[in-house]
Amino acid sequence: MECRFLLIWIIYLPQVTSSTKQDCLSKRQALSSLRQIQKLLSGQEAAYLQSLRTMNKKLNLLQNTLTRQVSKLNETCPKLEVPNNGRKLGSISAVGHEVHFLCEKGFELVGSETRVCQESHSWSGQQPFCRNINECAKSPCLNGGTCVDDVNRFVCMCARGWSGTYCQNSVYSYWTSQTNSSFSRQPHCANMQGSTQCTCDEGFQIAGRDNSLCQDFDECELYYLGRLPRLCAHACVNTPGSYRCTCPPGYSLRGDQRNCKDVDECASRQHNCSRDELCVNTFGGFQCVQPDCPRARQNTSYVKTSLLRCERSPCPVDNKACTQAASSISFSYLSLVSNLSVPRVLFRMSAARMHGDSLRFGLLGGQGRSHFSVQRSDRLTGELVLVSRVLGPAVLEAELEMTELEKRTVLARFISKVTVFISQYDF
Ligand SMILES: [Ca+2]
Ligand SMILES: [Ca+2]
Repeated sequence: MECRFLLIWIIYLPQVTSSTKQDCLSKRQALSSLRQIQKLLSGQEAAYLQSLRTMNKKLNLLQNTLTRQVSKLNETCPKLEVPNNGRKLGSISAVGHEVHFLCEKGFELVGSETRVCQESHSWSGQQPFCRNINECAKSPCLNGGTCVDDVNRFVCMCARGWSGTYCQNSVYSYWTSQTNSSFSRQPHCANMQGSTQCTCDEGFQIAGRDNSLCQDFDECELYYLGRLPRLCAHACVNTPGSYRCTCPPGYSLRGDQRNCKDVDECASRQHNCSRDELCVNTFGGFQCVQPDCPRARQNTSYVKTSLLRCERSPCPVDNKACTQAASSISFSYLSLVSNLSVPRVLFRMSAARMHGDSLRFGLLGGQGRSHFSVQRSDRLTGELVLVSRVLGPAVLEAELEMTELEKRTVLARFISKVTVFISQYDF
């Protein structure tokens, strides 16, 4: 507004000067007025330029700030998720920064513990997750107890007659030590230099309200709670002044009085198998087996040539179904303890000599087939391998097949049926 007013004034000024020729201002006065106006205009012009410069400066500043922010945005990695039941440490997603992950108690981290925002604007490693730790994996329950996994803990469901966190206490021995008076004795006291000193027999410790009694030391409880090397391979029974180890049925105590040894019922004729049956000794017991040959069908029949072997009867001429059926089926029985380490070769199947140009070994089926695999140990031998730990008691079966081939045509097939008896205990 101010500028426009000044311009109008300048345009009308000559008219004013010319119309007041006689009595108006002298030339000097006019010149002085013009100088004043010129000075005013210069001042206005300077102020105007100054404000333009300031505005330009502010615009530059704003532009720089925005540019910096945009370029920063391009130098970050995508936001990372916090794993369930876990935490993420570090929130900066700029290039070069690290983020760490950890899990809550009872969970284990699977994936990368640390991830770095890389130049490529992507994170190093894999997005981790928290997996519940299986506290039962180490089989903490003793004496036939069943382990139930829970978050950050396990619970043992004890077999009858056992109690405690690990089913380590024989209910019977605990009960006797608490109620049977034979578990306490009188101390041996002597008066020495004015004070009474009492001692207990070996296996007892001083107890009672006024230390007037010797109470049996429960070795079983003490060792189990400390989780020291097993005092007994199976069960511990506390006795007055001592303890003894016991074994489950089917086992006898070894000479070291702590380990258990299987009773061979077959060798010691303690079995009740009939004459037609074969006695198979197992850890903790025995089995009576009588394998059967497959039933005759489609002109294919088998004859039992021994207790553990069936041979195919001669085939009718040009009967393909018969000639392609297994030439022989043999039966094998193995006994293992529970929870054996793997891999473990259990059985070998060999050809006496090579017929045809190649031999092939494979697994046909059987109960618990997933626990096995087959590998070749030499040109004529295939091996049945136990590939996963098995907790007993269990019975597994595998059918191992050996095929003789000539130019990819089957010449003959042989089958070995292997039955594995796995005991309840790891001894
Ligand atoms: Ca004792
Ligand atoms: Ca046995």
